[in-house]
Amino acid sequence: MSIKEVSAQACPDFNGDGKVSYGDFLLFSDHFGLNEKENRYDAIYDLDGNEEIDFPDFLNFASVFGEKCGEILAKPSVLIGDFNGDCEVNFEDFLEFAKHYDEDVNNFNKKFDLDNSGDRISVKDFFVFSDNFGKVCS
Ligand SMILES: [Ca+2]
Ligand SMILES: [Ca+2]
Ligand SMILES: [Ca+2]
Ligand SMILES: [Ca+2]
Repeated sequence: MSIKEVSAQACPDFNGDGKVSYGDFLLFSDHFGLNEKENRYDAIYDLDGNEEIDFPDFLNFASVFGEKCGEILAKPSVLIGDFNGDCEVNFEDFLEFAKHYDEDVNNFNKKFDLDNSGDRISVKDFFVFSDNFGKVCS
């Protein structure tokens, strides 16, 4: 076995099973071609951070395909309230949240349902968000 470990930050393990494999490829290909203006866009697939899930992201993905993610299993926690994935809960995340405030929870906005109530993006979710405001990834 010569599986390399890729640092968790750089590891495109979309389904969270600790390795970069076919399941992740399916998720990636399902989002390929989307940009940040589209509902189904999710920044986790935009590996180079240019707000578009495009060919360079695929190359990044392909370069670590078959490898194992270093710290992901040990540290699965994501920063609650960091909607754009830049490892900081700040005003940009608040703007994201505000766009979805008072919506019924659906598949596209459920990441904003921070209290997991499953029904509405409400002031309770905002309280969870404000508790985390200013936090950064460890
Ligand atoms: Ca995986
Ligand atoms: Ca990209
Ligand atoms: Ca953020
Ligand atoms: Ca809620």
